[in-house]
Order: sequence, then C-alpha cells, then structure tokens
Amino acid sequence: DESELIDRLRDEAAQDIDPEATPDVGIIMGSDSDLPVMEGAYEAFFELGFAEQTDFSNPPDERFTFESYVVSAHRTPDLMYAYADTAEARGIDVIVAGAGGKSADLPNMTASIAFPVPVVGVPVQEKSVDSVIGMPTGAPITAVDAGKSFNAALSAAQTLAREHSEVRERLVAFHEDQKAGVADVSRDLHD
Ligand code: RP5
Repeated sequence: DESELIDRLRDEAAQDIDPEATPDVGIIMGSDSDLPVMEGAYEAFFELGFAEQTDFSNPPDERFTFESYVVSAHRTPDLMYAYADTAEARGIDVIVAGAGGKSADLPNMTASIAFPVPVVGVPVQEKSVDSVIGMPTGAPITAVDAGKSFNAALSAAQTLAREHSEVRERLVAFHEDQKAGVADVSRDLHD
C-alpha cells in the first residue's frame, strides 16, 4: 500500500547503492488509466535498449533501466512527495511524468519537489497541457505535446546521453533509422 511504498522509497534513498545498479529513469503517471498514452514512453525506452527494473537488489543485465509507478498528486500526495523527494538519492537521473485531466499536477509538482532532477512532463490530454507547462519563473519543467510520451522518453534519453556515450550512440542510431525510413517512403512515392 501507499505507506509501504513510501517506506521502501525512503529506505532505498538511504542505502549506499552504486548508481549504476539503480534505475536511470523514473516513469510516473497519475492513474493506471494513463497507461495507454504512457505506453509510448516504454516503447521508446525499449527501442533504445533500456530494460525495466522493478527491484533495486536485482538489477537486470542491461546497463540502462527505468522504473515505473502510478503516483497520484491528488489521491496519494504523500507518495508523490516521497517519490520526488527521494528521486535524486535513489539514483534517478531524469523523470518522465504523465497526468491527465484539467488538474494534471503530478508533473509540475514532481518537478518542483525533485529539483534539480529534471522532469519531462506528458499532458495525457490536450486539456492537461496548461496544467503541465504552466509553471512560475524559477520552477522549470520540460514538456512535450499532449500524448507524446514517446518524445518524452527520447528527451529524457537525450539528458542521459550528455553523460553516457552509449545512450548517445543509441539515440544517433535511432535518428539515422528514422531518417532512412522517411527517405524510403519518399522514394516509394516517386516509383
Ligand atoms: C489524473 O486524473 C490522472 O493522471 C488521469 O489522467 C486522470 C483520471 O484518472 P482516473 O479517474 O481515470 O483514475 O490525475
């Protein structure tokens, strides 16, 4: 339940774990009903060779990993606070946070609490955009357009790529593949 999860996050934050053994990215979303939209983030990370890591004590073979949780700003505000507050100590380098509705506060509140860990916000619907991006000066968030969780993951990977050349190489390969795909379609149109 919520308090067990909060205790686990606090416990993990207090452990002296090699950051290479902890998830690099945290994907969080306000409700499991956000999952169909947030699937794009998982898809992008898998495409870049990331694995999902559910357990600190049992890291997968892949070097780069993400974790994911449902965290609601309004139903579980204590969990939201604990997740954001422990992110840096738990070795999370960047957070992808999605929320929907008109009060899509998970990304923006997480960005404020987790600072300086960067947050890429995903407005799950069009009506969520203002809530995700409308931050006051001094409280930054980076955000993608409504529903563009795939891009949010790419953006998060770009942040990691500044420090990890392996992630950079994977992004460059992705970009090249994408260019080739567009060029192929273009040629087909003329055939
Ligand atoms: C938001 O409320 C969530 O991010 C979700 O998009 C929306 C509706 O949640 P459910 O009522 O479907 O759980 O906080």
